[in-house]
Amino acid sequence: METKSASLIHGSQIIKFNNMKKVLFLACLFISTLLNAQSVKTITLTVSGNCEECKERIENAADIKGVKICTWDSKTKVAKITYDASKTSPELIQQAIAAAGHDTPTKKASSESYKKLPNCCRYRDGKCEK
Ligand SMILES: [Cu+2]
Repeated sequence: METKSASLIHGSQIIKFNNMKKVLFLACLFISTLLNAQSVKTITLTVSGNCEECKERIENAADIKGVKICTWDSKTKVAKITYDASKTSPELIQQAIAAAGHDTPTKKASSESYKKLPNCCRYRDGKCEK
């Protein structure tokens, strides 16, 4: 008789434990969603360039894995970049932009990639004449 009631209690504890697991699972899901939202960041970088063609080149170059939006302003030379910090970093983004021939605050474009720019876009030699 005693053992029967003991096992009944034990049974309800298992049910409680299973519910606990569900609650914990949902809590983890919720927390990871929150953390994910926190990993999305926006930075502004000064990127050298001249014209609308540069704009297209810079924005395309910055479109690497983890980058959500990049907009570059040809007047202010400022790129506004929204990215997922769990997938990429400002360092990687600047590397990609520099590889396309445009200087960023921490990465300078190599002379090889700079030379690939059309004449109009060669910001080191002056402004676009268009
Ligand atoms: Cu240009």
